[in-house]
Amino acid sequence: MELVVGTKKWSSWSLRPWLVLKRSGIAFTETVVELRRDVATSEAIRLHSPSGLVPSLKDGELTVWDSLAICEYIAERQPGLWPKDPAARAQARSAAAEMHSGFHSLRGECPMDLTATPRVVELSEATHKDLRRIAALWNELLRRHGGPWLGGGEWSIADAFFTPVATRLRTYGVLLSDFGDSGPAGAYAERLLETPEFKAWEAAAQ
Ligand SMILES: N[C@@H](CCC(=O)N[C@@H](CS)C(=O)NCC(=O)O)C(=O)O
Repeated sequence: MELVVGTKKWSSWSLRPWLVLKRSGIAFTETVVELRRDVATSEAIRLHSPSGLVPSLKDGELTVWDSLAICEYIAERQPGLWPKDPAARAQARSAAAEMHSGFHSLRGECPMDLTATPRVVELSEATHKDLRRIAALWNELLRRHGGPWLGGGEWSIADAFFTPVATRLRTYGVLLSDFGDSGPAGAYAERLLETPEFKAWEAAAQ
């Protein structure tokens, strides 16, 4: 398998399936396309992805060109990437889907940049709303399924989906305690940044 990803310091969408593939133990090669190089970037991505976006997974003749679809494809090959318990699995899937389709303001205002010097920035009310929702969502799932991950005892695709959020909180000096967290969500964000897989991605992004 070949996973095509964007520049590691910026490509939050690429980070998710990369973490999941690493966890799966499935062997894969990696191709990095440099983002933000205008026409050169578009042309390079088009060689690998019909949507013109990365990540893209190539498995023989097959191309899978969306981060969530790639994670699902890997999960079909390798059990254990979603929680075993059906209720936890349904909620982990809801959380990943909510990230996949939402939090636009946070994503726009606080882009992932793993090489940026951490700094506190002023954020809009729309981003505050996203952050309140993230704090509530993480608290609820950690409480209900017992942590330390969103679906309970095992790291899952839902945790991969929120790892870029944890980097944004760090880069932009966001404390979830300012957004309704009594502690568990902030601790969870720190945990996401301590996994060996994320640390390996981060080291390669420097
Ligand atoms: N929904 C897509 C979004 C992918 C996406 O927006 N990728 C960005 C990079 S993180 C991209 O390829 N941008 C094209 C460009 O920068 O030219 C997914 O989940 O895979």
